[in-house]
Amino acid sequence: MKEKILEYLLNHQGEFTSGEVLRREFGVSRTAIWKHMKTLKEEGYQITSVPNKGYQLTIEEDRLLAYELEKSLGKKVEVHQSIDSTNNHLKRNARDYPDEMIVLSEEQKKGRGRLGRSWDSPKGAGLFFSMLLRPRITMEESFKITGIAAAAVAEAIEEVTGLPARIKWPNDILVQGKKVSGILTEVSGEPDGINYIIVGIGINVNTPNFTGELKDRATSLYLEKGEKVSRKELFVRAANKFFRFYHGFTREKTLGEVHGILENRSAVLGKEVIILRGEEKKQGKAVEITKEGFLKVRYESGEEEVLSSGEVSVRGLGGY
Ligand code: BTX
Repeated sequence: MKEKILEYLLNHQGEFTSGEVLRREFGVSRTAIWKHMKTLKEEGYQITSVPNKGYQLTIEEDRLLAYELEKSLGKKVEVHQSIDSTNNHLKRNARDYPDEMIVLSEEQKKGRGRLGRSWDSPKGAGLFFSMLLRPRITMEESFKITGIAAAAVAEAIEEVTGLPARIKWPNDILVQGKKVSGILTEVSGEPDGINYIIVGIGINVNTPNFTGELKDRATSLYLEKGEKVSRKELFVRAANKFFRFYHGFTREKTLGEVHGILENRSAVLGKEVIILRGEEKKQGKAVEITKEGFLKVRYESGEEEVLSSGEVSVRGLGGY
């Protein structure tokens, strides 16, 4: 019912619709209408109610609307105004939510990065979303999902903004050497089979500035391009691409075209990098992205290692 009322208001933007008209249209009580309006307002829809006139919906430019995104993607989408973390939310509700459900939030109070780090998620300017997946793959294979997401986000950024997006293995997207997006993949399951995967993606879209430690290391698409970027367009493109690559992967069990994207867009290939593993710090050269999407490094000793673990951080000598 709520969706039907929303659709009605969307089709009557710019005019007031009285509670009585809605009551007759949908055959529910005025109180029920009022309750649905209250819920829609809580979900972030800007609805003006004026006594004796009724309700009017105003859509702000670039507002993320579940209704619209669901239509574009053909998937269940939930949009929150504020949340601790979209990954946490999906984790809490994983049992009840459908496969491939997507949760977005306008802001995150406890946005998370990898290895206990945090992700700055200020209100309204970015894209913060998580996708719930239940593929029939092993834990080992699940590491590839981060690469699939990175490829999708990097391509979507470049297609929508024209900015060159590079992938810093395994989970960051850089523009002009600064971090514009990060991916946090979390897996629940056993080594030979998984319950679910949650892929969380944060993109600094229209973030006006960064302070503190992020000042020199982070950027937004707005700052790089010099004009606002449509979050809606970017989200739909990135999600559509992700699911195309992901379905290809679950079908074929190989990365397919994603491998080429990871290679061509790599920010680390051929460069000296520092490998951080807990307290351990090693320097080497990134020499290959393997067909599995893992990073092969060569140390000064000539010894080579293929890195696949989520417990490793790679830092470029250039400071990114
Ligand atoms: P990461 O561990 O690679 O990066 C975290 C590090 O990046 C931080 O320690 C900080 O230095 C820097 N950083 C923090 N916030 C930002 C930012 N907004 N832009 C650039 N650099 C930043 C990357 O982890 C994975 C991030 C995933 C975020 C998504 S948002 C939706 C979902 N929900 C959630 O809680 N996390 C994911």
